Amino acid sequence: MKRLCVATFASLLLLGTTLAQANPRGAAHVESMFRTIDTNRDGVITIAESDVAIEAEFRRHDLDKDGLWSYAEVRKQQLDAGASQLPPDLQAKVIAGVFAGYDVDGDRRITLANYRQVQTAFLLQADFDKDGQVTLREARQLHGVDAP
Ligand SMILES: [Ca+2]
Ligand SMILES: [Ca+2]
Ligand SMILES: [Ca+2]
Repeated sequence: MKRLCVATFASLLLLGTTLAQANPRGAAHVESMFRTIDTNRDGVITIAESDVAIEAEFRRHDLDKDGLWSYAEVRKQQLDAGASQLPPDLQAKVIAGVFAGYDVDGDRRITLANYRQVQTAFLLQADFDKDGQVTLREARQLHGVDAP
């Protein structure tokens, strides 16, 4: 079973969370992603914790360490995260969609600032009570995964 990384999580968001909802293990995925980011294990993801995870994830997939995500780097990241199991036409759409989603200023380069902007906006979508942090319950709510 592939471990769901933060980047995959974001790509699920960009796909409208359809894959997460179609996956019977969706609840476990949301929970495992949540625990990865919640480094002090208090059941709450703060912006500070999210920033650390975002930067680590960005550096991990910046294979040539030039501070940018190229299309090739995003492609490899998505293929490794499970896109390789999709039919080729859908695969290309997913990769292009993820790349365009992160390339918020449309200059065909993804900077850490671009990635952070997208990921932080994504995190705050789950902040239903607008207190600037996200609980596991809020994360589940965003993904339509029912609490046990
Ligand atoms: Ca925390
Ligand atoms: Ca790079
Ligand atoms: Ca909240």
